[in-house]
Amino acid sequence: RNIEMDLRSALKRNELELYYQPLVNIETNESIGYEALLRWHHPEKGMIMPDVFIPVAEDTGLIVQLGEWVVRSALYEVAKWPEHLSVAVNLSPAQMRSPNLMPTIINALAATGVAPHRLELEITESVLMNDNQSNVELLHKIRSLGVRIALDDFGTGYSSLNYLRSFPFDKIKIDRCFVDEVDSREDCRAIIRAVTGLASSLGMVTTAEGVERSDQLSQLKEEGCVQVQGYLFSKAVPANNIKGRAEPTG
Ligand code: G
Ligand code: G
Ligand code: MN
Ligand code: NA
Repeated sequence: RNIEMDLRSALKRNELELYYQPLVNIETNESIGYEALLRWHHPEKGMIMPDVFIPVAEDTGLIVQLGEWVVRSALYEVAKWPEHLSVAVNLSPAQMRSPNLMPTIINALAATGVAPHRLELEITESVLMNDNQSNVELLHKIRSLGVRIALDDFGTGYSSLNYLRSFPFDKIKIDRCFVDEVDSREDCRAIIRAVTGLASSLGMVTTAEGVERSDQLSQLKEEGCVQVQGYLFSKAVPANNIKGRAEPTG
């Protein structure tokens, strides 16, 4: 059996699980929400990470079904959290092409009663690269529901500034390649400073990804970054580790 066949049955067999990594307010050090990150508990191979199976899911079209499961599961999960916490979900380009995306979001919001602003969708520039116009329209439709949209891995694609003009994101997630050396290299610091300034002029929040050291944190604070995420706070953990989580009563 190969990974594609195994992935087809993984959904049915309940082998997928969402882990959650906190997004932290840089001023208060408090979690404001969590990013949902897929894990696959393979019956023979143990835990498989998304870098391994997401590309397979994208190539085979399984990503659509898988992505719908992620949206629904994340919303059922956030319904158990305190109201002030939100959940971020990663979207693949292939999901954006599926006519089921809007209905999935609308139905899952209705079924869970979660306020739309508590859902944030993370997309990468590649989503805007192909088929630009229809994806921009789709993003506007999703946003008109009250759902927030974040631009993920910012700075790693092509002509990023053009994407900021073509769609009003709520948030820019600064890729960890700039964060890695923010405490040792002036050029990384200058880039972070420029991006946070740009984002705030455009009314967007910035999240720095991959923060591992407190020296990075103090530099990011100095450069006006709004939120942080990374191993300094926590890696992604199973849902039952989330503070204040409760099974709904009644
Ligand atoms: O969880 P990390 O630890 O290994 O994730 C690796 C990559 O997989 C990241 O780029 C992340 O965006 C992506 N990823 C994780 N979960 C999902 C998901 O539910 N859907 C999509 N499309 N990508 C995901
Ligand atoms: O592409 P996206 O940003 O969605 O992927 C998030 C990825 O970053 C996941 O693989 C997650 O496990 C990883 N990650 C999160 N925090 C850190 C960190 O502090 N350091 C490193 N190296 N990776 C991180
Ligand atoms: Mn992400
Ligand atoms: Na990212």
